[in-house]
Amino acid sequence: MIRMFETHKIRKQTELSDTLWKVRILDGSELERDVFVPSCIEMLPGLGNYRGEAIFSKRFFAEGNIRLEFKGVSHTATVILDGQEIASHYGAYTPFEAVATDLKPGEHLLEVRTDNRFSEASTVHVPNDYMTYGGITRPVALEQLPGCFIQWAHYTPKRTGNSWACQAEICIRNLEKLEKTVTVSCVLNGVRTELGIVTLEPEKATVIQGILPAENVKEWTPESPVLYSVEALLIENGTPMDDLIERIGFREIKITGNKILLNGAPIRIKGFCRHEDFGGFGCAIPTPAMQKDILFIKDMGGNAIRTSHYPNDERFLDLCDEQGILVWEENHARGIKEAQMKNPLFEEQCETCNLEMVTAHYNHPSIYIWGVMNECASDTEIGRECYGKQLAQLRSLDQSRPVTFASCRFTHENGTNISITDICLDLPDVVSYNMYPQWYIDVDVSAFLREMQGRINEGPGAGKPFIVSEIGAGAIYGSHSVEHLKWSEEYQSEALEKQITAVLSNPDCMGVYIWQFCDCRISSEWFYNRPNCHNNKGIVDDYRRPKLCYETVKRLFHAYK
Ligand code: ADA
Repeated sequence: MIRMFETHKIRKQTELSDTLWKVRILDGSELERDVFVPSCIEMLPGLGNYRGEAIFSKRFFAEGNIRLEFKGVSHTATVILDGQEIASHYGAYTPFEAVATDLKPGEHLLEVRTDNRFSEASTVHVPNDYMTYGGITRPVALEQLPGCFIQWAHYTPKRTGNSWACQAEICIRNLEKLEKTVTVSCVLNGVRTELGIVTLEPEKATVIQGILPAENVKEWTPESPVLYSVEALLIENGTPMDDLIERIGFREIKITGNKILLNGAPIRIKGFCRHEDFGGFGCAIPTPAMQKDILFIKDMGGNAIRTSHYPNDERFLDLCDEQGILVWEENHARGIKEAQMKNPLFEEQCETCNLEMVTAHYNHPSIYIWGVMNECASDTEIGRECYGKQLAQLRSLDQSRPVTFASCRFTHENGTNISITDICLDLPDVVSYNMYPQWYIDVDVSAFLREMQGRINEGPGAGKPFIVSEIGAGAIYGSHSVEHLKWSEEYQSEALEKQITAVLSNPDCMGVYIWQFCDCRISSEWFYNRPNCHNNKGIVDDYRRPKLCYETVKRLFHAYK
């Protein structure tokens, strides 16, 4: 399954994943194995800690122009078709395409070389408190293309009083060496709108805009997540040549004072930070398991997910759209230090990730905010330059959503005498802080939170919406302690009781993302002394076995509005 809905009726699309491929692990063994794609190399017997290259291969029949879309390859991909390299991509968490033209009819050989090694060429896939797996970890689509096709389509719902319209932006790419004239139309809610005639320059992309009427549409809200399909049509000489179907929701996000409003109503975040990691599957989570996570989140009374710390699989975002889960989606960077941010590749790799994230995920109504660079060096001038550029980049790509970043920049003396050392709080629309009173700092949560807010309100973050973007405690699944010592499930449950109560009873706190929904593997090169080489702050473990704190979170999330 590529998405939770059909994205084409006219364009011929087949899935190359959801089946077996051959894989050769380039570890000198030259062993070839049959492997299911998507999957992580680490799931292969004896390769649980593999860090290296591999070649995945698949034969398929096609002719003419084709487009291969890879939803995620970890972490660097080289795409080779019939022995010729046709694309490469860095970054496991955003989709990319490989287009080939004028293929001869018949069988073709696709090879994808994957590489999950750490090196100077990789500035955000680095040893870290989560796992960089290897492999083709998300779906792969094969598409037959005409001479020009719809590359992407973005739709922005616009509310005026009680009526809605939809601003459309459609990007058409001309694969041919000659100029072409085509017409573009959109069908929304049974109404067809002609966007107009477009002249396409040879081998270039052209964007056409227009306004689509949206009479009597129902709004998208977490409680009633109504979705609408919009079909963009590309017509040449009167014949529909290509199409792209997207799903949208009529909801508008605005900030008023220190509140975020969704269709005019303030939202209160009761959420979880969620790594894409599921025991036995790694980051290549099967769709039913994604839905299991959403059922747990809703069962606990949660209404939000933070995609910590990278853009998520589109199937998961589709499920959030359908079930009204609010999403903070962020680019890929966690805890990158100032020295690492100086690598000239860092900004390029972050900004490419931002562009790919917003281009691919623009239409998801569940995404209400974009984030960048979790806990990077926002207390330094270099950091400020990066945050400034990336938040400006996000705003230029999308004027319909606020932007933020999760900071951890403050100093304290045993949890008091707090001073804010972040020098970027004037940049985001929403101020978000990660904090661990009762875990890393043994201090009363309410007093700590009030002092944090007090110090933030003395600076440029004053008056902005404020979210606790991480708070939590660790527990080893199955570990119990009569004395309720740290790492026991009892301690974790008590810590979360204090943390969630303090945050959700604080009227100036717009919400909370618990760190974290599920336990996740960490790279052994990073913090090897974390028990079982995992980050164990999950409410459930990596096999989704609930810990004692599950019922505590459930009671509190349901109790607080
Ligand atoms: C940080 C970081 C998370 C995780 C957490 C922890 O806030 O953003 O990725 O590492 O700490 O568990 O300590």
